[in-house]
Amino acid sequence: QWDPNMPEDRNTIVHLFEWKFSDVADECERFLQHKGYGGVQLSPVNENAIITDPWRPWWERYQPMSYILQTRSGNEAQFANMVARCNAVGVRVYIDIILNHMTGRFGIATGTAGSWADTYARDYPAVPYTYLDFNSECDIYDWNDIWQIRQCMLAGLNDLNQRNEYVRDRLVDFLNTLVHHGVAGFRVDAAKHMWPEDLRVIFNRVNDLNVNHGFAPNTRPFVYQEVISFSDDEAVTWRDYSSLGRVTEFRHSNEIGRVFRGLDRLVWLDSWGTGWGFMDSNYAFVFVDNHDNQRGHGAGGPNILTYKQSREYKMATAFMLAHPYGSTRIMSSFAFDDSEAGPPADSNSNIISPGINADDTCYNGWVCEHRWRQIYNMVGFRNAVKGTTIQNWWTNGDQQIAFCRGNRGFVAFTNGGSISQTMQTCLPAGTYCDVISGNLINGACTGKTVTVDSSGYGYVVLNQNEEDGVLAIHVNKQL
Ligand code: AAO
Repeated sequence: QWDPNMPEDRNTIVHLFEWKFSDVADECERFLQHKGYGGVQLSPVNENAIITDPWRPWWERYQPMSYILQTRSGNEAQFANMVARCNAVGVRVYIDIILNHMTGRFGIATGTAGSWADTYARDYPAVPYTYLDFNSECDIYDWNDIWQIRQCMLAGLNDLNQRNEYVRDRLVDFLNTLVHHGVAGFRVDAAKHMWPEDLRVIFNRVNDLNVNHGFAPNTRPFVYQEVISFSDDEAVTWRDYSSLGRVTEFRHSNEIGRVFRGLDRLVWLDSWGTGWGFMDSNYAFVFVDNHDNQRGHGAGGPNILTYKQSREYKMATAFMLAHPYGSTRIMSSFAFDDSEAGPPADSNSNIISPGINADDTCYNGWVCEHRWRQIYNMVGFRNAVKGTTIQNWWTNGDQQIAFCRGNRGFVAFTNGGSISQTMQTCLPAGTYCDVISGNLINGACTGKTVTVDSSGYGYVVLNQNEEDGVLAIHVNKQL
């Protein structure tokens, strides 16, 4: 299923990386619904191994011990309550599912639900799995060898055999438990490392979404698969998985970072999408950064923009959300210097809740990019222009562009020099609030405004020394 199953007036998933369920539920009610977000992605919700060296790293959640719903984010009752509360306000829930493997290999492991495993013997009694349920004990050396990629151990993690009917049943049971609780879909971790034909069998056996949570009868779970591939010449590409659901487009993450770091010119963005070698928009799942590449894991590289380059990051995010390409996700991080460090936690290693400042931003170590005005307002922009195409593309031939989305939205970018001129905005006559520099509050705009005449022309000012090199106006934010 390629459609995220969101309410019609919503778009974009926000990854609330490592948030507790109770905080996610609060966030759906107090913030996400009001800003037009369509969904949240959670960190893996099933029991993981407790890693103590390094101390409680974020990546311990990618080492499953069992399918018991108990992690540092909360237990099954808290999970069920959170999904129900988010669904009730039209915010859908997507779970990061790890079907490929169990833990790494380091002797006896203890899990977040108290389970025990012998990781060398590949014995996980809490499922239960034994060595009979796994593939070979080989490492991946040759990334051009499909067999190694799919049959050996990614990063030394015990590699489940999804061809085994017993394993399939355990995975389907797990996914059906999540569906029963009301989730809308799945982010499929390490999909590249599983055979598409096995994933097809597993996904086909998962139940339709739960009608008691507001889904139409016969609705299938949204599937977006993590497949890192930079060239169609690689051994595994998006084409192997696009018949099952959407696929992560890591080239989008890499290129949008390169462009807004100033290493390429905005003028070339007129062919953004397949013109840049990306997969078809209907299959693409896109983001500026993810929980891996923001800290140099996965397809990390110097091009990736994160919250640490806030101006460029906001500009890249604004372009992603203004452009119709793909299904979009916003990263919401905790602050880090150490790339292994886990989420903000107290002295008992319990995750602490984000604090919320008066200006909507977060404290207690949480970055909350999704609460930055420039970002949540562009989610609103994307809702306002839904179903329209790009029109009236303008450029100065170098680092400045502007375009309309139908007659519902207009956006301008500069990555060099100031813009100060009359432009076709395609909008009905009126005065509009620039949602980048401000908010429309009680009929007044706290930022810049653009007055559009009856022919759609407006005078656009965007100086190069402004906080952000973007201006965005749309029909839902008119004075
Ligand atoms: C931890 C320890 C390990 C230890 C292991 C077992 O760090 O030292 O061996 O436990 O005890 C996360 C962490 C891992 C962690 C793991 C389990 O990132 O460090 O291991 O949890 O706790 C590949 C996969 C992709 C995967 C990515 C990390 O294809 O699926 O590696 N991402 C997901 C999750 C991730 C998680 C897991 C999977 C495991 O998002 O958070 O791991 O559940 C190439 C390949 C890619 C490959 C990358 C990295 O990419 O194409 O397929 O991703 O390399 O190995 C250029 C190239 C590009 C290339 C890239 C490499 O950009 O164009 O193709 O360079 O940087």
